Amino acid sequence: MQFFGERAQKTLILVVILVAIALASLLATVALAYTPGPVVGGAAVRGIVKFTGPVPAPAKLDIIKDPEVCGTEPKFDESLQVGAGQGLANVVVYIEKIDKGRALTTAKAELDNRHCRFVPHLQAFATGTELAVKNSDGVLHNTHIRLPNSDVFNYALPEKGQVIKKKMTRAGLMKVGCDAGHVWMGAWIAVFDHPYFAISDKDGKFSLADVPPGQYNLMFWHEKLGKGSQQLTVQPGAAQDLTQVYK
Ligand SMILES: [Cu+2]
Repeated sequence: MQFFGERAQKTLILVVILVAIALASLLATVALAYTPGPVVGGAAVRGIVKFTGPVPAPAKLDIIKDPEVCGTEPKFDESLQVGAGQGLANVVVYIEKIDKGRALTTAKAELDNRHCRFVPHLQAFATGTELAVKNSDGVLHNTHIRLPNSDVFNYALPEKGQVIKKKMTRAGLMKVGCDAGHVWMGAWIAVFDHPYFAISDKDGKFSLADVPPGQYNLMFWHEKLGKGSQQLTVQPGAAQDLTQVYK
C-alpha cells in the first residue's frame, strides 16, 4: 500500500534530514553554553603582563572636526600604555572555552563620549550587562559598536547628556568608533559569556577569582600587540602567579 507518491516521499525524506540537521546544531550550541554552579577547589589566577619593547611617546591625534569642542585640549593615542616595571595596561585576559564555573556577575556599564574621546578606552563585562552609551559633549556623536561581521549598536547622540541603554546579549570583541566624522575616536569592548576575564591595570596586573581546577588556555589580547596565550593548569585551591611578556 502506498500512502504517498514518489515525489512526496522524497520531499518528506528531505524535510526529515533538514529537521535532524537543525536539531543536531541546536544540541551542539547547548553543549557549548556556559553552565554556572558551585566551584569546588577554586583558585585565584593572578599575574602581570609586561611589554619589554621600546615605548614611543604617544602620537598626538589630529582633531579634524568640531575643533571648538573637540580640540580644546590636546589628545593622544591611547593604544599602548606601559606603567611601572614594564607593566602593560589594557590587556584583556581570559580563559578560552571554559564551560562551567562560578556564576556570571552582570553590572551596569557605561561608555561615555567625553571631550570627543570614549571613556573608558577599553572595558570588559559579562553578557546580560546593560551598557549605557552617553554623550557628555555639546556636539553630535554617533556611537557605532561592532563585532567583526555585524553591528551591535549604531545610534546618533545629538544632545548633551543624552543616554541610550542597550542590554548586551552577545559575546565577542567589539570595536567602537564614532560615525559623526570624529575619526580619531576609538575604543574596545570585550563581552564574555562566562566570568573568567580581566583587564590588566596600569601596571599590567590582573586577577581571576575562583577558577575551577582543570587545564585551560589562558588568552591575552592587546589592541596593538595582538594575541598571546599560555597553558594553565589549576590545582585545587592553589593560587597561581603568572607572567606574560609581549616583546
Ligand atoms: Cu564623535
